Amino acid sequence: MPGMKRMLCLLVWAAWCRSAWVWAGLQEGTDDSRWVLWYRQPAREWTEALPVGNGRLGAMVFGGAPEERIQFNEDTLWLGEPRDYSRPGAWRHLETLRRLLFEGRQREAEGLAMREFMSVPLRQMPYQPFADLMIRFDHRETVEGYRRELNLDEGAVRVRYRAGGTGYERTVFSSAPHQVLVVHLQADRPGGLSFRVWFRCPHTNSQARVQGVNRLILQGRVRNFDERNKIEIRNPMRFEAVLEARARGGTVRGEGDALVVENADRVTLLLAAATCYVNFQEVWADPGERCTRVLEEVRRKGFEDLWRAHLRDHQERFRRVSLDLGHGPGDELATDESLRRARDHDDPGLAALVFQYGRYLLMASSRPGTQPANLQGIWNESLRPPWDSKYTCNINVEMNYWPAEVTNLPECHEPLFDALDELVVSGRRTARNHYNARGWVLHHNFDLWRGTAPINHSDHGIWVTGGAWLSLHLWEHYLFGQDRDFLARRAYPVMKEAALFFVDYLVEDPRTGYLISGPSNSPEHGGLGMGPTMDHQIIRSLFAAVSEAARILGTDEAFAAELDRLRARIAPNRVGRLGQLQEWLEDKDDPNNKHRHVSHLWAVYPGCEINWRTTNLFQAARQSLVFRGDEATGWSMGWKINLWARFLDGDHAYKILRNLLAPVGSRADGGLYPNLFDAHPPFQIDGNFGATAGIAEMLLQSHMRDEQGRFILHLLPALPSAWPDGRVRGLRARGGFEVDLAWQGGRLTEVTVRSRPGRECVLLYEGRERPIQLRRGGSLTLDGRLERKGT
Ligand code: FUC
Repeated sequence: MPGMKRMLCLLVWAAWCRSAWVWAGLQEGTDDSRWVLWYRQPAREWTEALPVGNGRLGAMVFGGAPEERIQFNEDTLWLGEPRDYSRPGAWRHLETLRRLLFEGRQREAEGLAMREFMSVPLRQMPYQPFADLMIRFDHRETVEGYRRELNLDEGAVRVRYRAGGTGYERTVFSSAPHQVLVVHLQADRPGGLSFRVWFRCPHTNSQARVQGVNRLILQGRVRNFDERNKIEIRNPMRFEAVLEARARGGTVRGEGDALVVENADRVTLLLAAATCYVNFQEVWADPGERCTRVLEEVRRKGFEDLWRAHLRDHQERFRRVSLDLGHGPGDELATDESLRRARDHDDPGLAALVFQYGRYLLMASSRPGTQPANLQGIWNESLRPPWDSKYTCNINVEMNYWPAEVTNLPECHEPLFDALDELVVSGRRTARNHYNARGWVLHHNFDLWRGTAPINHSDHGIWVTGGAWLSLHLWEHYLFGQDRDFLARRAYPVMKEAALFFVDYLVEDPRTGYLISGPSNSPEHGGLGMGPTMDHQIIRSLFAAVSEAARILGTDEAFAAELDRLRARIAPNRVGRLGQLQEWLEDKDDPNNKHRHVSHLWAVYPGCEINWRTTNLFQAARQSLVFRGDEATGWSMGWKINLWARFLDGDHAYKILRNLLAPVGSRADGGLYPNLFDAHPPFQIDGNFGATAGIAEMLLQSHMRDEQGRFILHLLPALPSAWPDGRVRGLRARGGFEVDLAWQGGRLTEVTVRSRPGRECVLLYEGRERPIQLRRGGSLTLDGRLERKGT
């Protein structure tokens, strides 16, 4: 009897534990504690430091002892001020440019465009660092047992070590619910914590001072001169940061421009930071008041309250997807050690970590209400960062958002949509002034001030399909989420006006009679020209999406019909003399050219006009990718992983991924830094996002539809032999589906599909198709032969 009772208790206990795990958002078999980057030493270089962020406020934690450096950013701190970059009257030269290009006089056309057709000023503005938070501890002894980690599942950096017999622990996170950076410090001996904290700011026009007993204030303005454009900035951005120290035990006092803490048990440092930026046309906010308001809101909240709120918010998003690709030999090694080892060995654990890291970085650099993730997300320590750390849209900013939908972070896409609303306003002016056209246009870059005119040089700056491509992100968001209201209110108006621009802009090619794009270029390749293939693919896709959207919404019938007519007249994809897909109208591709851009393969990924049904073009596109080769810079590898996945070649996709999963410069031009930031080089975040999206694309694809318009969910379409066993939970598919997959010995063993809106789809695995119908909120589990397992 007592045995029975014990057994019963055990059963009840086991059931309770199970429900507690489920309640905590965990599912059986997942192990979220694996998502940790860790090191045995502090960071020396910026690319060894570990990033935290809430979408707006980001920091790089070096984890030093006795001196800590926390370099931080706020996503609206840029050089410059509101301005219209478009050039009135530029459109008067459009016809001449086209004529020169049709006559093959490219250099003359580029020269004329440099004089008459470019942005005013020629360059856009750089993203700026904010400051460093410096902490100097009074440990005189050497540090032992040091460990520094970034826990992706908790969204926090932690540093632990012992010095002089005392154990120290530091936790740093950027809270989205409370909009503060939190640095929590503790010692395992009462009164064991003494340190000095101060701001170090790279902006010359800035001052720090102590306020009251426990606050430090940093105020400043960015420089009033842009040395590259040689222009004065009349109203340079104002910024302010406020640091508050809350100590338990011990004392806090001001000394010069620092706070000094002595003999405390534990201390919480709260950092608020803001600028005067309101939107791309207004900069009148009071940054000091913004900081005070944030600190006022957390006045009654202790560290535990802030931590719990942060964790809840973070894990609700992060845990939507889990991935197990099997454990690698590197699992017991520190992250920098496993990265070095990965140069010569497969490490599925590292691949899964990099996948989750991309999701983490997106959550940390792009949240509703913030700026979109720029070339470095939100992390930048330099006043003159590479490519100004702005938004390049002939591949880079789009790639940043490739993981958003499929890896179940659709709300992280929103900042891009907010930026689009502003780009429409600015892009209308550029459409009018440069092309005398209706609608809106964006060239190959934008910045905080939403410049849309062509920048830098006419040989690559005049590229007209940035806005069209970004508008398709709205359409993808709709396809994945099936939110009709979003389509009607947010997506369609932007997409429609983007399409309207091309109705006015497309021109008839005198040689072929087709409608073509130009002046434009195949991104950064071959100079200014008429009719780059990529433009035509993007414009066709945009026209198709707008016309489908109009039909779904029951609106603009005549406009949709016009787009259909025009779409049929746009120059088609062509197969060239080498069996390649032509990058231009002319058959001039060089098979030895290894250029990093693979623009004409846009229609394979992220587009889908060329796919496994369009056999000849599919084969030609594949041949073009073979010519471009497997080695490349960061984002280029990110793109190629996705392309090989769409070519249904998992081993080739994996080969590229392995080139990326290696220390910088060891195997290809790109690679990863010790903190797993992807290298272009230097660091550029798009490669991280491209890798995450690529891994998802290897496991699940949903860009195809059957004759009835049902989405085809292609399961494990490009599973590499290096990942024979694994499972993934929570990927999203177009049509409003969520998918879990498990496989063993390289074969699918189980698939679960859930549908929020309640829809039909077709499952496809190894040539076998299985239509399924789900009720609203329903789910279905099938085995590897796509036979039903239960509901
Ligand atoms: C594009 C690329 C470059 C770089 C820059 C930010 O211009 O061609 O390689 O990534 O963006």
